[in-house]
Parts: sequence; C-alpha cells; structure tokens
Amino acid sequence: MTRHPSRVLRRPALLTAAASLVLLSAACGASSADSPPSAAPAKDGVSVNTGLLTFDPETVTIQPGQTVTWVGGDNITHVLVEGAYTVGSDGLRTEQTDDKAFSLELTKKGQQVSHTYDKAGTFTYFCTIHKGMNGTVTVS
Ligand SMILES: [Cu+2]
Repeated sequence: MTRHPSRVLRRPALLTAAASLVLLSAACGASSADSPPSAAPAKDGVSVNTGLLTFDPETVTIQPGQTVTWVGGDNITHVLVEGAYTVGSDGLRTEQTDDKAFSLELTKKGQQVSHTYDKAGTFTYFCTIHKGMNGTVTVS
C-alpha cells in the first residue's frame, strides 16, 4: 500500500487543523451571530441522506458531543467508515484509509444509523462500496 500525501486529510496534520480553524473563523464571522434559526442545524445534531449514491449534504458542521445521523435514501447497501481519502477529477475516490473508528451499514430506505463526535476536528468518511460517496464532518 503506497502512502501519498492525501488531498483530504483527517486529524494528523496540525496544518490541516489550523487551516480548518481559519476557514471556520471566517465562516463564523460571516454568518453565525445573526443567522436565522431556520438555517441552524438541530440542536442535537444533523442528518445526512444517502440518496443517489452521494451524501447530501457532503459536508456538515456540528459541535462536540453532537451526533450525525445518516438516513438511507434507497434500498442499496452502504457501509460508512471513517478515514482519509483522495478524490479524482471525476469525483470518484482513488485512495482511501479506513481508520476503524466506526462501521455503519445502511441497507434500506429510511433506515438510520448515527455516530456521535466527541472531539473537535475535521473527520472524513466514505462509503466503502461506492466511490462517489465521500463526506466530511467538521466538529468545532
Ligand atoms: Cu454507498
């Protein structure tokens, strides 16, 4: 297994974390203070749908201790795991690393699985079966 520097990294690089913080700070400054409540995620977490072999939305932001719930959008099996990945220009994953943090299986429309993120950071995840299903959870 070769180890290229990944375009999408999870925790390890301090630089990545720092960059994320900068981005988050910018985003927060622009939208947090007076944003309408309707745009805010549910207090206890957010939901992600697995429709059309993609994650919708692909990126969600939650606070430490909150939960992401993935909702099956079809009757296709999806296996979600946490880990780093790279995506080619066609949007399909070219490389991946399963961190073994969790493995969640969806098999039916409407089924729900979830994971609670206790620590701040940027956590990428993907469906091991479909190379177009790649997502990110930002915990801040
Ligand atoms: Cu899938």
